[in-house]
Amino acid sequence: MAVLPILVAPHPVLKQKAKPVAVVDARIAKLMDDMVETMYAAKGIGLAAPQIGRSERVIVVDVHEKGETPNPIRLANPEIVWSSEEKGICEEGCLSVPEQYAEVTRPLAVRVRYLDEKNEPREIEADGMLATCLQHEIDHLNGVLFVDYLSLLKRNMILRKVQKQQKASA
Ligand code: K1U
Ligand code: ZN
Repeated sequence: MAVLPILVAPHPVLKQKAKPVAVVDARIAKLMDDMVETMYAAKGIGLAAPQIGRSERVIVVDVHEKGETPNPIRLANPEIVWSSEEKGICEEGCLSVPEQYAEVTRPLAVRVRYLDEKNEPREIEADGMLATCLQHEIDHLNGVLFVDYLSLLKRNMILRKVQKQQKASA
């Protein structure tokens, strides 16, 4: 397994629509493993393949609490097949928009259809942080960042701060 560098906004790959995976073979299973390792190394609760420069429809999530056993979920071609009408506000962050946080309104619960690491079709129903994280990661596959839900003023403020940080650390 490998820890891979994470792209930072405004990298163009983060704005592309990622391509579906034809089959979850050894190449995709290895990508999923590398993404889990990269997510843990970055102390994230999710990661989408475009964030490591791979424009493919693959995400990983793990929302386990401190002291609980890790529980990574690997998903290829994830698709939201149901979302609750009830919405909630959650503070979101993003490893591609480092150290910036903002409140985003999303459906409170979702059902997601996907292929697992063995190419088996599965569905997961989620609420709470897992539902938020799944929606955030699926957005990445469509070139959408959490800042795209904010006003133009807030979005530009955050993106300018990120660019300033990046320049200062280069
Ligand atoms: O996609 C990513 O960049 C990962 C992102 C996932 C995420 C966090 C919060 C809400 C929705 C999706 C992160 O893991 S950011 C870092 C983080 O661990 C975190 C930040 C804010 C709240 C909870 C966790
Ligand atoms: Zn993100």
